[in-house]
Amino acid sequence: TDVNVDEILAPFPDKVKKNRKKHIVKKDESASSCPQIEANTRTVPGIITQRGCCYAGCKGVVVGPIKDMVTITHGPIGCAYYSWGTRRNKARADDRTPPEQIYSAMCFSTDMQESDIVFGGEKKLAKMIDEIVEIFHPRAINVCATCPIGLIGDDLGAVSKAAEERHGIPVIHYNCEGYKGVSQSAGHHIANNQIMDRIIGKGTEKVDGKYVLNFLGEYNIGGDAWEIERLLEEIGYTVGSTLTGDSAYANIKNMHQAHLNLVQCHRSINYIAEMMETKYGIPWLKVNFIGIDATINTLREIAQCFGDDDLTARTELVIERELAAVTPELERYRKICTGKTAFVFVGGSRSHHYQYLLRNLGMEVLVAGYEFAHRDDYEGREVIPTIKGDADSKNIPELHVEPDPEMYEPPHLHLNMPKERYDELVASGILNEYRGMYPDMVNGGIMIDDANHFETEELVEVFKPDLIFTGIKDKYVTHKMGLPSKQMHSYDYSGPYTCFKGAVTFAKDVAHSLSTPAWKMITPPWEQKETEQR
Ligand code: CFM
Ligand code: HCA
Repeated sequence: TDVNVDEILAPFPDKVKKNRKKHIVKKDESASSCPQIEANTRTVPGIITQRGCCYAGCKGVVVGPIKDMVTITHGPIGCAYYSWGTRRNKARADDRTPPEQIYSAMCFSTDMQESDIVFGGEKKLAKMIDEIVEIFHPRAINVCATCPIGLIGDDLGAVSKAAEERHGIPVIHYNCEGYKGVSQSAGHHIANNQIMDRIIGKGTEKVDGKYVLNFLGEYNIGGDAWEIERLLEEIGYTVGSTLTGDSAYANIKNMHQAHLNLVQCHRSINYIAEMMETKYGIPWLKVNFIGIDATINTLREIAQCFGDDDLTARTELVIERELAAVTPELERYRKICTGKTAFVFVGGSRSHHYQYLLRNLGMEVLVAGYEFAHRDDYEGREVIPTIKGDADSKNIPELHVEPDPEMYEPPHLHLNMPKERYDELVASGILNEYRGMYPDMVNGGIMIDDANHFETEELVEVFKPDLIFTGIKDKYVTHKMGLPSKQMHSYDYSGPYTCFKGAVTFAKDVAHSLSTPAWKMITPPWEQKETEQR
């Protein structure tokens, strides 16, 4: 299908048309490089975006899942309620964290009332922190701001500092008012800064293990992280901490001892990966455990970073065993999926990662989009120096880090290899690099930033995909068009979808969606003959 973007945008007023056109790029294999896409800029007012807010990115996505910290939402109850456990990031007790120290499934809020808005909420917050310490004795506390907190000027920093002095535990505050920045992305950045500044590097317990990895940008949705950790541990790695799926303050503070950082979701966590490289000299590797080939490639690249023959042999053994276990069942579902087409609209990384898995099933992604990714997630990190900041991005503080006088070690020493080999891994784009989604798009496919309902409907009309992967805001819009939709944020309560076994679970869910007869029985209202309409 050759899509005409101008035709799709035709009903918009000229100014909007001009704006939206910059957010849509067609993959052209014959072009020498990726065309520039506009991203991480304000949504046109009045357009029904799928984006969320800065608080959602900070509390809901990054800091909320830290299981042994109590995370307080300082604000009206709705903000806390709608970010309460809805993302399905699972957590369980382990050697360091007993069940009674896990708070991530609970909801804590100051429940600001009108009088608090008028007279200020600082006292209420301080009292709440005291109560939490008395009742739960957590190791550390997070305090997250919502829109009204910034508007009335409550000083979260001062309240948190005073509480720290009273109780002798870290009370970390996040000025992540919902309106900061243009999307959840601002909240990721604010959370990254505080985790880097206040948690990482503060621990002194030794992390044992010949090969210690951190797993950055994995939130354990549906148990995704557990499946990855299972494989990594079988191969012989120690996972120091994930950020932040099933993670604990008790582990995050020792993350500076790792040999290598793996980065799954580049969008939400690249700041910490980069800052840890500068401060401690820990290199990072972009990974993807979504899809069979992607998982195999990732496991081999990790082994390559250490260059240990035993590790390489065990990697191949695990790959062979897992492949043998899943191939027959996967083949069954592949038969149903093969030749089908899909759209993927998710937050800031899955629209790229899932293309690998869908390709393994013989499916093609015709349109892929992000809610709040930045240009580098589409075009690759090489464009970062050319990205111009605007008023919204300047609203988010940059944390400046420098090599730690005591803890910095050159990156090749972390990996125990000669400097020349390390430089080679960097030059060949394996370490400290992400090339973005564009290279993996199908020729003629569309890459779209901050897609709205109208554009989604138009693109569905043109491409007629068999399946759409999206979030709750677009799910029902497309259902009404008779198009099956899968929730790519919560997996519609399925999962894990990672690695080999996860690929089978995913294939099964997709095969079910594609073969359910219900969708063919629906005639959308606009296609019904007038006489049929009531
Ligand atoms: Fe990263 Fe995420 Fe995602 Fe994200 Fe999100 Fe999410 Fe997502 Mo929903 S951190 S960017 S802010 S992979 S919550 S676990 S599913 S939009 S594509
Ligand atoms: C968020 C969380 C979300 C929302 C999902 C959706 C998630 O962005 O605040 O819109 O369906 O994964 O739960 O992305």
